[in-house]
Amino acid sequence: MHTPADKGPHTSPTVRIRCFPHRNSRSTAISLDFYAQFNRRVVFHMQHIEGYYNYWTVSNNSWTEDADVPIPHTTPDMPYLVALYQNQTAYLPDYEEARANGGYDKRTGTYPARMGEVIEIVLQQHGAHIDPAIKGEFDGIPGMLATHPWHLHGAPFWDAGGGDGAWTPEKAEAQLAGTQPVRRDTTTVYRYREFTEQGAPSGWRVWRVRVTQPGVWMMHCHTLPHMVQGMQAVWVHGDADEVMRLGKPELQGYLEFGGDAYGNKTHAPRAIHFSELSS
Ligand SMILES: [Cu+2]
Repeated sequence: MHTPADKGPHTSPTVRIRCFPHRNSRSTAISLDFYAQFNRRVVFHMQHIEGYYNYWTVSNNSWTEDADVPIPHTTPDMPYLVALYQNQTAYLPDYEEARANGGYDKRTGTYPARMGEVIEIVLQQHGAHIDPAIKGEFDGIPGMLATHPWHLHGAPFWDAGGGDGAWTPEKAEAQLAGTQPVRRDTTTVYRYREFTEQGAPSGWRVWRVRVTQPGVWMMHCHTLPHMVQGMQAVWVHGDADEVMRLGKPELQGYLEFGGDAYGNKTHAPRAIHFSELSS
């Protein structure tokens, strides 16, 4: 396993690595100038919480399918983008309010962003919180840590490295200086050790992303058990016109979710062919 700390020996001084932008991106080849510029920073704190329920929080919120769980959570009644289309702007997050609240829109449980923004995303792990009442009953040990391959939808990011302990902007900048960042869609927050103090910051990663694709995009740990235990966040890139720019014919099958998408014992899923749709 390569940790960020061992990148040096793998880089030959005679090899110049150039990073090219995605074809659809308006950005030019990356430069440290670009890298030094970002419009704002959003910090995500992740923690494993184990009690009667076993789940992960991302900045004190957990995405779950069960609306009744007695934990801080977001449980949309329908897929967020569908709700947005069906209720038009009622489900849009408030960008300004979110900016004043660390990037988070409380009403929708999402992180809004505007087209063209460059956002620095910081992922910080903390030692697990284990309810003393269940200690020993299950496997939970206070302060335990895990490794998380975090994945972003909607826009690849430039990975700005990661490290042990608590993230600070100074540590991250010092580590970044003189490097050639790589564009990725997933990088890992390492755990560095099995345990730390309960709640102690331990392991971080930094990304920078330019917002170019309007839509509702998940960011989540790609260890799927962690993801279904709530280790997810949702970004909304763009305003109402940008997010809802596609017309009905292209979206019909998606908007009619839950009907015949799956079928069951008595009937097969009903496919709606694009050619059958009237525009
Ligand atoms: Cu994970």
